[in-house]
Amino acid sequence: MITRRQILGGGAFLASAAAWSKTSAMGLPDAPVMESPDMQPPIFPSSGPDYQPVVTLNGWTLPHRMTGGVKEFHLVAEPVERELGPGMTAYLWGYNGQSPGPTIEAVEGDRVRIFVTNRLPEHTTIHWHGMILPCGMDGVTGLTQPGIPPGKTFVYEFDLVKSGTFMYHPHADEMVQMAMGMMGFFVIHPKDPALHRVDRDFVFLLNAFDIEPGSYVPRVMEMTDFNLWTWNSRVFPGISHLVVNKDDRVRVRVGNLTMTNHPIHMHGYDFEVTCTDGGWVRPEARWPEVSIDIPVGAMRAYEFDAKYLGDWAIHCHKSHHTMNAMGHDVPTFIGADKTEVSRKIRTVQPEYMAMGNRGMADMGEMEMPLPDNTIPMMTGWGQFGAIEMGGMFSVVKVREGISANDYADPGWYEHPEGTVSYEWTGDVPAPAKAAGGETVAPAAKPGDHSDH
Ligand SMILES: [Cu+2]
Repeated sequence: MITRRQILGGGAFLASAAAWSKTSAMGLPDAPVMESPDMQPPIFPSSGPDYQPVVTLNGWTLPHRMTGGVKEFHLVAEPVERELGPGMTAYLWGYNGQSPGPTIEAVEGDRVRIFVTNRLPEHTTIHWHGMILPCGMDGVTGLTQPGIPPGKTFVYEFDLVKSGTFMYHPHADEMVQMAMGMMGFFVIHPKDPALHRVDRDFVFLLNAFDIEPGSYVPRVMEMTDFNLWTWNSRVFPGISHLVVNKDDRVRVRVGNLTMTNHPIHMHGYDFEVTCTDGGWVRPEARWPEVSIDIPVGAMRAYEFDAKYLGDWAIHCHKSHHTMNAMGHDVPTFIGADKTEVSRKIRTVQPEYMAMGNRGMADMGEMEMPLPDNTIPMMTGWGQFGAIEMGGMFSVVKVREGISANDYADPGWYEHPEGTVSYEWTGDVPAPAKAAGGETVAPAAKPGDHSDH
């Protein structure tokens, strides 16, 4: 990890530092930069109450320093290059070298001082979504503060009065700035280390981009027809797996900064919704789910006990959101006989292949030449073949014997013998046909109330 100070030189910010008498003697805290899109290890608390730190899928946690009992952080809003997945990089805006920005973690009762330096070509602010704070710290350009001009640094300082699941994002030219990837997670742990304690705590933000294949910059005017559905600005197969030890208590926190809702579905388990950006759900008010709809501009956290071993899919249940860039105006050919038209097209384009008349699964295995800087619509491999997904898809890997705080990929699940779906090798007679006009199900006999 390299620090911003090493790049820019320590004097770069000092000219404006006099505005904060409390901290000017110390100068600005370092603003570390993350260069990798890989999930970084959690940062354990070095002072104050203990807590189990979160891990950010394909992300990292922002280090802080203590100054007179205040936790100080330094965010730098700036253009970044983000690898969305293997083979595709986007030119986004973010914080400290990545989009999303680093996750901020602190504890209920902390006072935080967050320095925000603007290295964008236009003004920005940061709004602390869901948090209870003085109005002038709420970060709405024009309403609660002037925008932070390019090259300037502003300070946000407030007490963290409640624990929970929050996020940060600009409230300045926000259609553009959020479409460019500016957002981050903000987790406040309870003051009581025993309260809501889990063994593993994963966080990610749902975001979306519209980037034409072969180009790098999102189309910021797009409102609904996005072509890259991302978790923390990553698409499958580039999204971190959620690695879990058997019997861990696990929390997954998800925030949605796209223009539509996302029903996040996890296989193999039922779980309970335990927290929203409004606060913790009382135990008697929780209900079981296997899919949780994350509304626009909202956060949801759910918890489960990792009782069942396996490689469990976790994905958005809108099937178009588990695809990468594709044309939405492609006609449907399922059931069409393209033999004759293929023959004619091959007289002018000998390499032409008919596609889509048997469904589109072939595309998951085909490795066709693509434009530069794009990623196939569906791709990624598992131990049994092509997974045929993209976008908002990952895997929860529950294993025995994973050490606490080890998030390294354990490989594919070794299924116990006799527990994998298998091929029937006996006869497959033609289905019996019902006689014309009769229903297939046997008609109920008089006196039969199906109560046995
Ligand atoms: Cu979705």
